[in-house]
Amino acid sequence: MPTSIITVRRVSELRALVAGWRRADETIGLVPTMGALHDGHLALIRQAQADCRRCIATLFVNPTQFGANEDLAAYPRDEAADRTKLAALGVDALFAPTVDEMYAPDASTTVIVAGLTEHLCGPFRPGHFAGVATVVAKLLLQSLPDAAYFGEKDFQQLQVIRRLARDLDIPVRIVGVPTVRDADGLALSSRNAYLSADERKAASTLPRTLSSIAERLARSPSDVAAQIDWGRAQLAAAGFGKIDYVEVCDVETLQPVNEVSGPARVFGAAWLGRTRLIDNAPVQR
Ligand code: PAJ
Repeated sequence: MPTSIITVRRVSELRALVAGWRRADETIGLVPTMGALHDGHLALIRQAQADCRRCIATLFVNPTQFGANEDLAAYPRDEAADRTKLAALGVDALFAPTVDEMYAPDASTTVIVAGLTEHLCGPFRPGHFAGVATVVAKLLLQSLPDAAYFGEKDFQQLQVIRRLARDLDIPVRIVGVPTVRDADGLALSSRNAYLSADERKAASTLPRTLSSIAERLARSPSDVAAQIDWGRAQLAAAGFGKIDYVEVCDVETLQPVNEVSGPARVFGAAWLGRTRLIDNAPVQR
């Protein structure tokens, strides 16, 4: 089992590494992360390795996607543990740049994906998707992989990234990977580490509620408003505090629907104490 991994901190080194693999005609998969790796991240890596000869993971806690009152300073960081996990999987390289390497002090270009960011997390996290879109555009252009892998857990993020790659003609295949969950259904997330024991118990109400709504809408597609009310009540009863949203949206436009007539997902974001959880479930029709 490999115990070490090539780590590059500079864009120039990353480009040199990729150029060598390209000369050998090898395909490259990219897995962007903010670290504190769990089995959800590892599923993306396994998919990249199944599809591509080479796999690069990136580790960058991107300051521009955190709001002023969000958890940038407290975000879990353990690069040594992450490197051990990546080495054990046989990942070919870790790109872990500094903030200075990623952003010039007078950086003034931002990627904004309109429309898809109008609902769901967009209004609750102003500037978040611009930060994500900008850093992901940079990571894709720095490495120019064949494919890049993102989790369906952050479905709005996945769609934003698909759209920016298409709109900016970045020649990469964006691959969505199904959500990896704990035994009780809670989606794995680096932020689950913030939950107290009681909060952790209550947390599984979020996925349970969203998938119940999805099942009911598969049977009664016009029942959206009533199901949203029911879902909000379930979350409140389980001890969730502020409920940012429970919404049913078209998967392509991410606009809310009153009735399910095409591919749709149920989305939820709510707070347990100081921790914000998000999840989503497809309506199977
Ligand atoms: P991060 O939260 O570290 O997540 C990295 C990738 O792992 C994302 O594509 C996310 O959707 C995926 N992921 C997280 N939990 C998952 C789970 N339980 N199952 C499957 N996939 C999961 O998302 C980000 O970082 C950042 O916004 C980033 C894209 C790296 C840009 O900074």
